[in-house]
Amino acid sequence: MSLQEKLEALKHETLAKIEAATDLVALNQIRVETLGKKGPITEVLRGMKDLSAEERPKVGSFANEIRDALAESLEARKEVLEINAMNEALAKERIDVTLSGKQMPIGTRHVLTQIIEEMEDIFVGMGYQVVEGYEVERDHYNFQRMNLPKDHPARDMQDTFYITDEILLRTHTSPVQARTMEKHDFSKGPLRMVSPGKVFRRDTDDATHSHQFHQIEGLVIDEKVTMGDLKGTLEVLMQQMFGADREIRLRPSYFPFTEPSVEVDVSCFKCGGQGCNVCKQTGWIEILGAGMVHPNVLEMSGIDATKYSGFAFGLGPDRIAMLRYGVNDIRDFYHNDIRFIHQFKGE
Ligand code: 2NL
Repeated sequence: MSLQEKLEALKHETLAKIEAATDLVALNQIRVETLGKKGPITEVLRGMKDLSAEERPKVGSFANEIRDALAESLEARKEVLEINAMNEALAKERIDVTLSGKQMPIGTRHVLTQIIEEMEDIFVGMGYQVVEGYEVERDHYNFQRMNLPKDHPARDMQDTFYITDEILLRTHTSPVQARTMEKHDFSKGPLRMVSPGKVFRRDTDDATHSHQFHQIEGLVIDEKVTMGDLKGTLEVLMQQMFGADREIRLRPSYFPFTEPSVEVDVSCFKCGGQGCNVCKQTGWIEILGAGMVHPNVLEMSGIDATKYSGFAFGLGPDRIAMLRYGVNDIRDFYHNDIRFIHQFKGE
């Protein structure tokens, strides 16, 4: 067989292989085997130097022709296989966008968070700032600065959990207010704040007592703040929380940090004052404690009690939620039972 015949045979054989190749790897294999450095075409071209001057151009151009024809055929087949591979992948990876999706469960804010945020909104609307602080506090801020020195008998009503003799779990959010009072610059205007948050008492848990519960306290200090301001503010709060025709009444009480001190009742939101199971037939619901900030408390926070006066109040979101939604066990708020929590999903 002449060299030309051999090349011709190689061409036909290779073209047949290219047609038969079913994937890109096999095709590349053919390319390396025939056109590569160690392939037969390269070998022929390399052997040219041994040919006669007459034969050399003929064999050379023939070999080049075959090389180009094979390269072209390889390229054409490659394109076909690439398109096939793409179509196969598209068919295999097809997704049905009309299939129904997975249901993602949606949670809800805790009912106490909802009550707290509702009250925050009411007070922000009246120009108050919302301030949060430490749940682990110093005896100094929790008690002493609230006019409760170390041997004061009223401390017995607020026994708590002690970390050390001086560090404890706060029994009210008042320490947040003490810390804000001592920093406040009255040349920039009055202080109006509410402080919501978790508080603690050393208590035996039952349906109406929990060792942890919540409080939201309010504080306003300015020149000439009066008991009338206190009453008007709390009336607005109760009307926003329990309905536009709510009335409030004040009864004398005692807190170490206010003087005078009052208990505040709101007319029953269920019966309107006629007497029902919610108000225990009295027409009134005891809802919060309040008073005029004790001058000692002002002075201990560096405020001149002869120039400034203020009112303060405290109420319990737990109690408000229990009243409004008929929850009869305070511990339900803290068990984290999803069946309970989801009852306050709202719309
Ligand atoms: C309640 C009602 C109350 C205050 C909290 C307060 C805060 C400062 C100064 C004076 Cl910084 N008072 N808070 C006042 C009256 C009542 O909470 O039933 N507490 C046991």
